[in-house]
Amino acid sequence: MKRPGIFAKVMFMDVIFNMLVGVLAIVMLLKVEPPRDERKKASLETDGLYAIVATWPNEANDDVDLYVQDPSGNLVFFGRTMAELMHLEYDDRGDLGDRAMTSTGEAKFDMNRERAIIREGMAGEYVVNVHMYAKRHPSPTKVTIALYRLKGDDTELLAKERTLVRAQDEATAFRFTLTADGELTGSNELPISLTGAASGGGAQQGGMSFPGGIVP
Ligand SMILES: [Ca+2]
Ligand SMILES: [Ca+2]
Repeated sequence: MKRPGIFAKVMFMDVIFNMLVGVLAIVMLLKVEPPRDERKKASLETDGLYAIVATWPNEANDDVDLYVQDPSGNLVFFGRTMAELMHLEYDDRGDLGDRAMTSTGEAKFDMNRERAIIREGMAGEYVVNVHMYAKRHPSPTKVTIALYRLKGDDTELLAKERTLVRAQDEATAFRFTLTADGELTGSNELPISLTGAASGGGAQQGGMSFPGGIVP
């Protein structure tokens, strides 16, 4: 039998080599680019129905406190961070507690923000206040308070701004009403003090007890 010539052998090896390179390229492409629906999402969803977020400028080293009262009279604030179906994530005290010295220098969390979560809603009116616990920045502090719905994509439903000038200033940002199903049905800005309720004195309405507070 006639044996294949050296040229035919080289051609055969060349074809096999090219096929292997092609298969390898396809395998690598499949590994590098997984189907879109198999990619992991790079975000964490917050468990809960609504979030209330108070934010003030990073350069204002003030201790602002967020107070949220539910229709049953439960109150969350820095002194009671869990109350039935609500919780406050963090008592932001301006720069206090947001700086740490490490072996490589200072680590700092710049943001000034407090966030309360309503994990499940109840029928009735919620009240949201902000209070200036410690004023260190020389200028009045603008605090932005927003209500977000957390189900599905986070959606901002309400946003108000309140200016706190000195320590003990308190202001009602807004009130909002939910149905038993957790649906938002209304809101208003009727002022009421919640710091009195926090210290056991009960919420003060009408005559208001806002020592120096600016109430729109
Ligand atoms: Ca605070
Ligand atoms: Ca801070």
